[in-house]
Amino acid sequence: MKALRISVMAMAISGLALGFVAPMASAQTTMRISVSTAQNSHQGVAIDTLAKEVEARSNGRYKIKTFYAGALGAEREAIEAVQLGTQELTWTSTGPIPNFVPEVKILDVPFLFRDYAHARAVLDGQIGQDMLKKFDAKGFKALAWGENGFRHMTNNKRAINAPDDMKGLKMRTMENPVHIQAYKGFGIIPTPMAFSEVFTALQQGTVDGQENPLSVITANKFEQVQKYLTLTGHVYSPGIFLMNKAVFDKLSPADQQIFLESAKVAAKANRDRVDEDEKTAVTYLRGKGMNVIDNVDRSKYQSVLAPVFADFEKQFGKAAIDQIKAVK
Ligand code: EAX
Repeated sequence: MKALRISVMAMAISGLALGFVAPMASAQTTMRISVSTAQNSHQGVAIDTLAKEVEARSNGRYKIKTFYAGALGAEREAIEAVQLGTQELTWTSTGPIPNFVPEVKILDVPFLFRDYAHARAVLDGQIGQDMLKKFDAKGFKALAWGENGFRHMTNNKRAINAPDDMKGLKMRTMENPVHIQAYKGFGIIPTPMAFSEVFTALQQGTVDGQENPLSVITANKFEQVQKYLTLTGHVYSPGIFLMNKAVFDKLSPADQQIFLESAKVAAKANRDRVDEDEKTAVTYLRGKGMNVIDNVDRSKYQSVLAPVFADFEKQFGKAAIDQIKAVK
């Protein structure tokens, strides 16, 4: 009997030595990700690309189910769900982020970024990459920056030809303290609201207008409920791929790399779609009957905000603001 036991042991050891390991069933882990716009949008492209890349790079070991148009909740709810771990991933604008990671709200300062190239250089450079690390302490792994776009004003009351035309307009804003403070500086009556309620609020006249990038305006058919659009470009709205930190930390280093590299590819696809929308949206919206004002002297809008900028320099530090503006 003893001899039999020894020979079984010897076989097992030799089997392991030869690299024979019981074949693991390639278990598939399913995760969920959400955005607040329709699938055919810059946000839809972001999560569809992430899902495709992760599944391909992991040989199907990870499957990410994608949800659009706020199906899993508005951006703030989705961020909360990712923080709690009831949802593994989300792509969101930075609108609600100050409620979770206040260090990031400097990015929401109006007229901080010159253009798309400048914004992308800041986010992909040291400043932006350091900011991604701030999410770790709040239960998130920020995989990469995406892009929502430069935000513009739409409303149903009147054409906004100059800053004074915004005075008294009741405008939906994101739940973002920097935006709310700035828009009050324009004389706007800000009405913070989850994005999922905006179309109906505009349709019913609960608010006069809203502000969003062209990609969002077209993806959500705001031309059906808004008459006037002015290309103020008053704020650059970053996007971001967020993952629950505990879920990320449980991944092997190789699988963590898969998620990080996939997010980078998805961010590029997201930005490419914004570039496309920026080229076509104005013609499309005019074709749908919107009155679009595109010859905007942004310096006039900036000078109206001078008192607010002074306060932002106190809040964030003039050096931090200048450091972002100085990025080439
Ligand atoms: O899909 O809430 C907002 O206005 C944000 O821009 C959101 O990403 C729109």
